[in-house]
Amino acid sequence: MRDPWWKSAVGYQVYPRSFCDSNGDGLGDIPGITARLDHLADLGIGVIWLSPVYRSPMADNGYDISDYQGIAPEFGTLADFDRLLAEAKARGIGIVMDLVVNHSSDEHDWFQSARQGRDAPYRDFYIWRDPAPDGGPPNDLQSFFGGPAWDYDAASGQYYFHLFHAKQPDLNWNNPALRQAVWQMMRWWLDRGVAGFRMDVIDLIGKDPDRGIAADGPKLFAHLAEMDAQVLAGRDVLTVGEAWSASLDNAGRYCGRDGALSMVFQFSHVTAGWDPVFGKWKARTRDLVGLKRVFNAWQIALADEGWNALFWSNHDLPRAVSKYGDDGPAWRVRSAKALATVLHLMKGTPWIYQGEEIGMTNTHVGRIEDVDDVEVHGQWPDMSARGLCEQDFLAGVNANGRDNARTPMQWSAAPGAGFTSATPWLALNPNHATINADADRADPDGVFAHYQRLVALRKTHPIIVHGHFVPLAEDDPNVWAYVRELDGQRLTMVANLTSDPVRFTLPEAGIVAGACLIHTRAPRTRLKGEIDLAPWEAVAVLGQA
Ligand code: TEU
Ligand code: CA
Repeated sequence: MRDPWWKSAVGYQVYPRSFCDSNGDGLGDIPGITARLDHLADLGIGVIWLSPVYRSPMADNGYDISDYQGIAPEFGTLADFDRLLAEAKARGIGIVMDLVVNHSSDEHDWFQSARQGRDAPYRDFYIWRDPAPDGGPPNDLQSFFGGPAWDYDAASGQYYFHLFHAKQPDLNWNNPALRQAVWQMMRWWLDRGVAGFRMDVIDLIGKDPDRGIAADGPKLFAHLAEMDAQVLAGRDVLTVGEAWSASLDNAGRYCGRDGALSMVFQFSHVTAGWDPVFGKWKARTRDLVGLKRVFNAWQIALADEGWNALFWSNHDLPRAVSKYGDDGPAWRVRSAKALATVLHLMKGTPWIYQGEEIGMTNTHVGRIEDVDDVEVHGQWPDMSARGLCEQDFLAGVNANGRDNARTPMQWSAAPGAGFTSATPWLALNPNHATINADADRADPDGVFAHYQRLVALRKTHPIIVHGHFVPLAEDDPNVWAYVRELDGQRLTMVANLTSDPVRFTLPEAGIVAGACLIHTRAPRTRLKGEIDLAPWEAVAVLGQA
């Protein structure tokens, strides 16, 4: 059987609002993406995950959809979308749509109808419950964006359920008519030529709010099986579920032999670094051993069944080089390259978040008022009530907040960073004067050139796609190392993930001599015994096993 195309492809996430503004209104848009496709073609990626471009009041920057088959006017038209699709296809790039069907916008026609009263035709597309005996919310389920997950609708005297913002009412997946509407909409996009879907918070669709269950609800895998039968079966598409609750125990049910999906974005490596009480809102230092343990465990668990989606960052997470590397001037470039090397030579499909390929960094805010993200404003009252002081909360926001990834793409040193000719919707990172695509791409040792090499290597070396993964020296606090093996060949990857030189003793299982595939400092053709690694030196050697 032929391998699915997405096993050797590399994905790239575009956050449309912040990618490229073609018409000078300060907001990125679809023609802007089309105009920049050659940047992505040069990188060599095979598929774009397009964050939502649908019509939306933008309470959560498009993750609150008011028309699943219409394009937000600020992003362009359906004709602009079709042109993007065609231009991408001409460059061998597929487009994966963001499927946001745990909830819609409260401004969707369905909800507008539903809130007309208890007998409204679309009432049952959403989740309505009578108040508790005291008149309060039906139970104490909380929204991920802070506060109760229930909002009172005075007109009908009932509460509606929303796991995110009050403007994002949850859809009622127990209603077969809702499911049919979703399947029909998915087919409509697939027939239009899209390459698949990234499925927003898909682990929440099986929820049972009456029993206090949000993630991993009793109906989750039944709904996915129905989606497979009704929409996906027989189509050569890439599907990736966003599942914060996915675990080593249930990942196979998403993407194993009988799973509906190609792969899952799971977040164990992200949450492993969070504070037990304050989550991501209390900054913590990187725990390299903990991080390696998580990746190694996932590599091993999905070795034969299932498929990993590999990523450092996305539009909800901090910038990779700031979170896991060293974003100071001395090591930013080399540490960004080392992180890329570690991730891209693992087994799975790597996903690059826009700007990562040029080593973009976190931004900084001095006051909560200066943050755009709804999550921060919703969580601050909750965190403050739990006892986190403003200064510590701000440190958490600066370390892990979502605006970090959402500052506009830095194309050039120009005043609008080549992103816009107007005032951008979210302040540019001031470092765009030095960190930008023009400057980085002009450097043969830049971050972009390194990503280009990694993407190209995956296409030419089956060992990177299929090789058996063996972790090395998991307990070493400084070095990340592993081996890939296939058909008598061995690929050993060794990376010093610190800003200091380290001496590393390579376990025997990693010994290799042959060709240097890639490096961040100087080529090596053999790895054996004691190895002196420079700061952020990463190297991969391919030889006989
Ligand atoms: O994110 C899922 C989600 O739960 C996030 O809110 C995440 O938990 C948080 O950022 C980390 O603290 C998806 C989308 O990626 C996100 O942009 C949306 O806001 C959210 O769903 C609702 O659609
Ligand atoms: Ca625009």
